[in-house]
Amino acid sequence: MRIALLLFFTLILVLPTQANDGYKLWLDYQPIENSTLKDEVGELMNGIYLFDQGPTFEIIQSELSLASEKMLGASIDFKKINREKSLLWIGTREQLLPFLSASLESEIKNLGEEGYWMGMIESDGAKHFTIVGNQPVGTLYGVFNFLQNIQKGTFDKNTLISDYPKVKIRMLNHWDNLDRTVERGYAGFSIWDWHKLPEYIDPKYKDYARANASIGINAVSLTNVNANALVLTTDFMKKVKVLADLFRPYGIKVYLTARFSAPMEIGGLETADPLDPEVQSFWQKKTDEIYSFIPDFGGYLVKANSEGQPGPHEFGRDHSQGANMLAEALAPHGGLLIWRAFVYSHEVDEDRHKQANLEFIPLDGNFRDNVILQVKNGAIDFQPREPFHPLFGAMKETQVGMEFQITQEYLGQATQLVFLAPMWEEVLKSKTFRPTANSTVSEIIQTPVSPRQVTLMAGVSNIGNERNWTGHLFAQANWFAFGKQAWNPEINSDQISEDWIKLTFGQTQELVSKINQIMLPSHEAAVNYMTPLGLHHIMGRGHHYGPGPWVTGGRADWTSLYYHRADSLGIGFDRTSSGSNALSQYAPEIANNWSNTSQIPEKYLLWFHHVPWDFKMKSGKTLWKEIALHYDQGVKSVAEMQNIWASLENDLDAERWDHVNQLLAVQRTEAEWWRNACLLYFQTFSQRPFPAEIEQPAGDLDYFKSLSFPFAPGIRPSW
Ligand code: BDP
Repeated sequence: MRIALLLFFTLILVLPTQANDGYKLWLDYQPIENSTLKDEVGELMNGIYLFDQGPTFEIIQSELSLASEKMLGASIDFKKINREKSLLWIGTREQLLPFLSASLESEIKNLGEEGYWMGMIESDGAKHFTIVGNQPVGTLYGVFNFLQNIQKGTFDKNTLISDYPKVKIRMLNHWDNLDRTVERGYAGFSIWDWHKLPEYIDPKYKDYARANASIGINAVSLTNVNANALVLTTDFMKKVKVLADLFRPYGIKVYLTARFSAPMEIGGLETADPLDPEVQSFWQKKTDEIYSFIPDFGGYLVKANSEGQPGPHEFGRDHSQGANMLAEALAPHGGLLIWRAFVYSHEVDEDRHKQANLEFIPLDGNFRDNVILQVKNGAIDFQPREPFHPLFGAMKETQVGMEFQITQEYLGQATQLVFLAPMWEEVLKSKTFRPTANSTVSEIIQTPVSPRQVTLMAGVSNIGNERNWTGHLFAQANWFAFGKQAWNPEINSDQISEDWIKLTFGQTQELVSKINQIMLPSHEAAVNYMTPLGLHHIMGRGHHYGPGPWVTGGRADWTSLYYHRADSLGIGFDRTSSGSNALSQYAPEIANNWSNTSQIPEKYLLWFHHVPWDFKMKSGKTLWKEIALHYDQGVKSVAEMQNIWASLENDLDAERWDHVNQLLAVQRTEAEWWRNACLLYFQTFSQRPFPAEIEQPAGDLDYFKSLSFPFAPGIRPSW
């Protein structure tokens, strides 16, 4: 009987088909297969000496124990270990001071608060592999890096590693409502169970913090930018405090979204005018109260005067007056005020693309130095592909931070596999030519405007209470990628995907290369079957699920026609000097180049130009033909993704393979739907036949138009 049981458990451990629901993310330490590595790591992990006992070191200890049990099948007895005999030392710079040479000490110090170093240190003739951070959290980051390198099979104890984050605040923005619905959330309900807090602490909160720390995320804004003032009441502060206390040892600070009209909604005032002394005192008291619960509270994130949200304009004040009033309340506590630049109004008679620059550039220099302006990657709204936002490089005295969207509102939501790192990389590596000729977006967001200011990269979270966190298993890769790109905006996407695949699925070269062939082209594929050649904002109304190029009526800047402007002559939004002239908001080097239809990169063509259907593209084909080929290519790419995935059936556990396999089939259907609906619709303007070489779009345009999705996920009832 015993032998049978043993056999049974052994089988469970080794079978590739072992059930895996994705909960463990990239932290599912697998047994080390390479025996040399296993011996080397086994020797090191057999003798770990921790120089500290604090809360962050408790986390380090349990992470090492878990990893050792799973990777080596051995438990670590930390109590028994003698420092001199130990082969692996882990501590902070201060604790390790007696063992560091002066030059090494200063090298480590220069890595900054969250930086870490690892390598061999000699003491009394004995060598110790040492992981050292300037602060406990830096040490934690070092330990995660150490464990990830082991899992990836790249660990070498003789290689020195030192690293530090290039962006100071690496933040998730949850768009989670207090009733647990999530705006643009596709992974179930919010993970914050406000109703049961503060008493009930879901074990998931710790797993969430651990996952974030493992990729360097150090800040979270818990609530929707379309904010509810109630989160600022004392009852909610008690709940938020529980989360802040839990997250602290993981190096994560909590932020809240502040509704601008809160003084009226929960303060009993008749105004929220930022220059009103009573309003100022409301915010000061409110803020002091938050800090009495959470002494290291990060600050507020604010969406104001955009899409119906209240803001300073109602009181005849500008954005800097609104932001500064809140920043002033936070300043005595060292808090930050993050003000969003996603500001536009249909009452302003101006191309939506231009509105943020028009609004904020005149205010440059007016903001307090604890204000950061959070700018979306592009000027419209997280489209499948956008040219970078012209505010990057345009603000000289204001700290500008990046806002990416990890949740795939416009990129297939949770039914499509779209790896977003290449898209973010494209934006980050874009040349702005401002403030200097060599500037890139990445450099701008890494550079503090003054020594007192801090840098920021935020990502709108794709996390919910679904078992695998993100709905689509591959959406985990976007969470992972965001952390890695916020840590180092210069990193290449293929390095991220390779790491994620190795940590999530396995290390064999064939597996990594096949999954990479699915992930890396997946963004271009989505652009092709949704919005090729610079088309944008042609999704279904409100929910943004599926194609809706015909959407018209109501607020103009929420219709598709506003953006694609198709007519019998051609298609595209003229943003040159003969149109809205949004191009003039970029540096002249870009504006001049992109004004010309033969010089602009074709991927942005219809974003900036209204182009005749017979316009000759670089390929020699007409624009109409080229659009059709792109849509068709998008579908073909998904078919290829399916084929590659199908070939992996025997290499992966059945549960995750099947989940992705089914979703890829959905993606194929959706890609075909996009192609057919858009091409049939645009043909009503182009009046040209479909190219013979593409699969002819099938279906009936009226049918596509009639589809309605009243219960599509991620929308608030009011949209
Ligand atoms: C848009 C979303 C909307 C958000 C808004 C924002 O459709 O739900 O509230 O962005 O960023 O993408 O504030």
